[in-house]
Amino acid sequence: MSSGQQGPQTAKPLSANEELKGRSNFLRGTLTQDLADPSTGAISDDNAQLTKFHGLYLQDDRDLRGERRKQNLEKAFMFMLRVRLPGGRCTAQQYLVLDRLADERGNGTLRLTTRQTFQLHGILKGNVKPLIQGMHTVLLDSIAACGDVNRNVMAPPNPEHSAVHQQVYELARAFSEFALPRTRAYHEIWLDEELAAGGETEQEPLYGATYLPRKFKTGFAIPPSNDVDLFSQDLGFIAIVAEGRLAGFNVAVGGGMGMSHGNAETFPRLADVIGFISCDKVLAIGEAVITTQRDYGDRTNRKHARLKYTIEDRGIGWFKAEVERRAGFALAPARPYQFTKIADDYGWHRAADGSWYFVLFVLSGRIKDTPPQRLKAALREIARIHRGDFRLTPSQNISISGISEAQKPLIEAILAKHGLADQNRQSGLRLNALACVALPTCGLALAESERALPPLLEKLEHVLDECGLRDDAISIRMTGCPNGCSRPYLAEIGIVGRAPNKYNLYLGAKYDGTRLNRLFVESVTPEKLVEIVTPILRRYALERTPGEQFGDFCLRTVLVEPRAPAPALSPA
Ligand code: SRM
Ligand code: SF4
Repeated sequence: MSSGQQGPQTAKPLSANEELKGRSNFLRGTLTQDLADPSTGAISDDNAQLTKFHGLYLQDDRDLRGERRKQNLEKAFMFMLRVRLPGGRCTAQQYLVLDRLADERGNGTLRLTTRQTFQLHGILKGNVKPLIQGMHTVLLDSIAACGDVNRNVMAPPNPEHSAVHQQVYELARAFSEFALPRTRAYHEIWLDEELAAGGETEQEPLYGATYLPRKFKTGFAIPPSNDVDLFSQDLGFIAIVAEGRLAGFNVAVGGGMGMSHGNAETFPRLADVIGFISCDKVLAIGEAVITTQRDYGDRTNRKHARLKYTIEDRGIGWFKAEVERRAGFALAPARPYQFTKIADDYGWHRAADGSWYFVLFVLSGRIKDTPPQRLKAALREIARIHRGDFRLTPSQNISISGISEAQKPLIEAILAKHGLADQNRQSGLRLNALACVALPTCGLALAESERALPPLLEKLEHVLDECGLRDDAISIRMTGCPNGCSRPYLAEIGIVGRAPNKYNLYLGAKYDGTRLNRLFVESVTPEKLVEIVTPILRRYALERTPGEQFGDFCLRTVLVEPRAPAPALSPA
């Protein structure tokens, strides 16, 4: 295990978060006192940074801000909780508890995230502890779901698909456990665990007392599916299968999506593949990558602190050599692989073990009842009779897995009864659409996203119908700001919030998630955006070459052709 030493010497002052982490007593801060303070629905700014490591964000209902300001009231504070769910797997019993807790302690909805887990929104301060304790009864936690640590580990959602899927899932779980912080702060604060006898000094062998410079994300993919968006991860493992057996992984490092408008020093970046390792070396490589980033990541500027910038600054050659030095072995040359798809396999499938699984489309991952479609009620009813479990997919959908032959008709009937029989019969665009949460809960949103996606899709679907493209798989991803939570820079149509009702439009990513898109127009309304995309879709229908996908078509045509008169245009 590595030393926990922190960073090379630097002349610049450390960012405020570094000081805070250092003096937080391993993520405790003064949270217990803040929680006991009934005079406010909030907690202090410092503690709000620390709760992230416990999977909690302090938010406020932004729809109510103006009204509350007028009435001289404090903001409508509430928390968001993100569950830790490696590989997106949860039992039916765990699902039922989350469903109930969302009603009793949250805003009554569950949100499936782009990293295969649940979020609960609208939790008042007094409800946080009972919520976490309720989750604990079914062995769910939210440790390290946010914060400057390794986040929820992603993996293909259906382990029964093959023995390789099962093995990869087990490794993802093992990686998640391995990279968990060791502090007992979460257990003490939320689960009332007694302080360790004698109060021995805690150790964070992997992270050290100030954890990582920034968040860190790990994912496992099994080609040909790139469902986890492997190249957007800080650390990615690409399964290499030979003669039906898992031979090991190609290792990819330095992916990331986030950027800031108008700051050219921030940018989305695809991960670099640096070589091949056998399965037994996954944790050792993970440790070497994480500790290299721990020691060399930029702790002076949080906008420059992700692994992608460490690699950009020092070079991939340097990074690989440092990782090999720490791991104590050299990576073998990367092995051939090919990604061809990214979308979920909707509908019914027979798994290798003979059971069935059903992948259900959930628009923007929001589980709620919107009659005539009652998704929340349907999933609850399914969970009550289901003997298998649920899998959350990286595209904000849910798979009901481990269904027996006998139960299959029951589950079909429940879906039909709740108005969901046609849920998977949607346009190819909709089935490939993601949107981040944005307003009203996200404090960073510059524009709507989850709430703006449905009307936008409807407008574009009219165009698709007219062009005969309704069933074509075209990826579209929307966000309310440039942080990139729905990985919009990897969508064939990327829509990124810039200001209220204004978005940047990106085109030309490769459908399989292996090429970033490019900025096409800046700051347009959704209506203008539809006007801009409509002729491109029409042209695509008429001029595409056999098998050509929309992103490739855009790259070959509209992205290279001069345009006049141009809407405010700037190169990526
Ligand atoms: Fe994210 C911050 C939601 C996946 C990049 N993200 C946030 C916060 C917590 C806002 C905040 O810091 O106050 C958002 C909470 C909104 C809300 O009300 O719930 C938020 N991010 C989400 C989720 C829920 C979007 C969704 O609709 O599914 C996803 C939760 C994932 C999970 O389960 O862990 C989510 N966020 C992502 C992804 C995609 C991914 O990880 O695969 C990215 C891009 C990949 C990356 O990290 O580069 C992403 N989120 C960010 C960033 C920019 C980070 C950066 O270093 O560039 C921020 C802002 C920040 O960290 O300062 C952010
Ligand atoms: Fe919030 Fe921006 Fe992430 Fe959307 S992309 S959830 S607006 S931080």
